[in-house]
Amino acid sequence: MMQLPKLTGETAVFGLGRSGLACVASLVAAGNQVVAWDDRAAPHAQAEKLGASVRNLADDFGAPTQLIVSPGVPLTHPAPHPIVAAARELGCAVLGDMDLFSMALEATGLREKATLIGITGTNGKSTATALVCHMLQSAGLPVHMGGNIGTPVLQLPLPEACAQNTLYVLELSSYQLDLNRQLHCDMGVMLNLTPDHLDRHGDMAGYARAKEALFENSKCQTLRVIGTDDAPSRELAQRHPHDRLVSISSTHPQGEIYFADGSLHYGKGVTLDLQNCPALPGAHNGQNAAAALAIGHSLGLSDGVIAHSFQSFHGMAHRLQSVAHHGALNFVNDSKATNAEATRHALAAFDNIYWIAGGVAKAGGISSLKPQFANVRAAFLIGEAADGFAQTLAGEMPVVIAHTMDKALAQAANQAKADALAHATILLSPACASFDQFEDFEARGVAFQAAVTTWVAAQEAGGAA
Ligand code: UMA
Repeated sequence: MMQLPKLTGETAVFGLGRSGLACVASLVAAGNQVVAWDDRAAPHAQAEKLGASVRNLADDFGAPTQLIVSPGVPLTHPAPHPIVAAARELGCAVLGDMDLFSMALEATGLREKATLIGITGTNGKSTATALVCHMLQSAGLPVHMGGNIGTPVLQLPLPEACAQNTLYVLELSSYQLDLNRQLHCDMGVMLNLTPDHLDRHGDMAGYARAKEALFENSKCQTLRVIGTDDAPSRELAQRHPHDRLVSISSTHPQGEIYFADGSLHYGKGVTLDLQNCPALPGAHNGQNAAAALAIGHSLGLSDGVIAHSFQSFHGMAHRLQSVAHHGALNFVNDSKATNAEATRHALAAFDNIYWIAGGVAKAGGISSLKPQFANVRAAFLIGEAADGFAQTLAGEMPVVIAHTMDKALAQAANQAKADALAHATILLSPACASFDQFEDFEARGVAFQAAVTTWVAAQEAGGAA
């Protein structure tokens, strides 16, 4: 747990999920007076146990000096949450857990002992974050990983006063960047920028503005890495010129580092082969690896150490994760693909795909994936989006409305087995949110894996699934 400074007055914490409870714990441990609220009753007892008093801030906001909100709480769109509006009306500072993390580093005098690496982008940021952390660990450097990837930043330890330098690799969502304006990273990565979370940011311009907070106000002076494969990211790179800007590309032989023919290309004709890196399939992983390479070079790592770490990287659960092989069939869990853009990378990374998709559709659906449909043998649709997706896919490929995960998996695997191709991929890449049928994308991925295990066990027992 991170030791925070003692703040003036009362501190209100709204939202008691993972990051909110970590805020309560750290604030109370530093002797702060904390009042907490969550619209769900479940976490109230936990906040009380940590030492906060629980009060419905919507009914009685009181007069706290600062309000700490969870990243998911709307600040502007579709409207500011009433508790955020109440705070602004009273001139109470609205902050996030990353702001508290920055304050802790400053208050303890340890900011200079920390190198903060912030990684954002619409897609790939979790894999890039995990890859960078793995690379730095492989190089023997002291490193901690947190943020949107799952571990609240306040659960990370402070740098050791006697150590030379501690690296923090932080996955930053647009929600967190919009909220945590005090966070100054030393190195920043913007992988790509395609429409997502528009309900929360109003429109694409609002979404891009939130992401851009990574670089504003002279942040990221040591290194700025920007993917230049989409127009909004290219414009962002132009708005933030810097002598330590490294442009990366996964689609064109352009930029300081680019991916082509299975390798990263950089310098004067130097290449790093990614084809022997099993957890980094596809061009989009070329972009993730390019970002990691730029960071590795900036920190003085050798190409050999970087290449070795890419080979030994195991990948991330629920992100193009190969969970089983059975004969010629490869079962891939890409449950984290909650929008069409993420699924586009999955459909481009394989051929002979038996595709499980559906859930709660995002604006625009899956029609933008048409260029990748040739890689798909058949689609097996689940959840609320099934009928709409079936209309989009009609005439493009055979479509089965399977409704549920276990039926979709069994039907897809049976079909692939019957087709007896030399190799085939049973791919869960839903292009949808999960909450119509699952608690979150992780639960959806776990359900896919369970269905795979059942099907494979039935095959091995000699029965039909
Ligand atoms: N809440 C209310 N009222 C509201 C809104 C929220 O009471 O109007 C409460 C909820 O009941 C909940 C809490 O606020 O108890 C917020 O929970 P949460 O799940 O939103 O937040 P955390 O558990 O703190 O998780 C957050 C990130 N969640 C979001 O940004 C939505 C996690 O990212 C992150 O891993 C975690 O902090 C640790 O840093 C998840 C995510 O879905 C993976 N991120 C989005 C994404 O990747 O697309 C941005």
